[in-house]
Amino acid sequence: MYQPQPSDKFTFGLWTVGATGRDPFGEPTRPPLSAPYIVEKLAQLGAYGVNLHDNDLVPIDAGAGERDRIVREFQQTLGDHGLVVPMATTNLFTDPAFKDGAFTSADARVRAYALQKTMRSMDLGHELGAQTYVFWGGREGTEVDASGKLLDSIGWFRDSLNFLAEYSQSQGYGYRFALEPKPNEPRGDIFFPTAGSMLGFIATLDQSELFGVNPEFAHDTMAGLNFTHAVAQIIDAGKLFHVDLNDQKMGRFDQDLRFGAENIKSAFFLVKLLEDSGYDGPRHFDAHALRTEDEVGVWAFARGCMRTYLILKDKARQFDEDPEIQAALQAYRVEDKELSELTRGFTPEKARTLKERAFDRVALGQRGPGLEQLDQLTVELLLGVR
Ligand code: XYL
Repeated sequence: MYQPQPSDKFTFGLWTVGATGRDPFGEPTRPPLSAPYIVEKLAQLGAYGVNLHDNDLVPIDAGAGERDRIVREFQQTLGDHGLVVPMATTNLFTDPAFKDGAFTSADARVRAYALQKTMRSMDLGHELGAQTYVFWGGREGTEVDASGKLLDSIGWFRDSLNFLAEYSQSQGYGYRFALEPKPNEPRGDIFFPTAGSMLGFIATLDQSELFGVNPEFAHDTMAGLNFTHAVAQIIDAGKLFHVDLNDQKMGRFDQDLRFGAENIKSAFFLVKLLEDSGYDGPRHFDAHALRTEDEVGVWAFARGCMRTYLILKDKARQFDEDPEIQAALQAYRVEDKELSELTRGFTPEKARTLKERAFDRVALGQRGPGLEQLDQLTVELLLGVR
């Protein structure tokens, strides 16, 4: 039971299980794993696919011949193990050229180089079969607002995305683009820090229908926000193009913990939301094993992410089938056909009727909705005693 299958659509980034444990204060604690080896191991564990940044696979200074050889070998390994690459993205944050931004650099040469690098990376993603292209603007931000570039940066970012959407179409790539918000780290303040700001920005793009959001559990949680609420808003807007699953303590540095490691209740409501919504894209784990771990710990981490998702999916089913929980849910909602009719779809007549209607305000305030009981039942379900 809880054995992942490719049909569960679990994916990992090459950079996630491949993380070597380096942090701002310490050297790597594990040797790097090659891309083909990662594919082989993930296939054994029951994953569906791998995602990558251009330089997770092809070194930034590789010549054309070397690039083609690496890509060919990688395609061969994917085929041998039946794994797909549903998503690709660009590394626009590691190289010092991007230290003050990529698409939002104040240096027009850096902005042009960022466009060039992204087009080449889109070529690579297409060769590997990717259909979703992610933009995480890790360096798109500031520490020094005296730079005076805030409004310009928004415009530069928009111009770049409009350009790249046209590039995708002119090449027949058919990408859907997923923009990933993050409040900070590595920049002091990253532009478009939340799902809501990303949604607002997307509406200003030339071909906004091609753009959606790639929300990440840790990013909202770092900022003290409720990730499940953010995902619900993205789903409501029809913009959930991809999702990054991991975990995180609130208010900390970006921990990228194993999915479900920390906030099990939030993880449960997220899984329930994703499953109930009919989201059928990849469940991507953008997390990494703790720095303390060796390779055995890396695969325990990967197995754990998928297993916890499947356990929570099963808990969501139990939640739906639990008579006491369902009764509590039913008692929570008060429906009134006449009033619902009156409050939906404005007419002057409805407005007049509603204004004249008498409400027992005191009784409304006295009603106990039973949320304590509902929440306790949920906790007991999660603790495995129901
Ligand atoms: C780091 C980000 C990245 C993106 C891809 O916080 O989550 O890993 O997902 O560039």
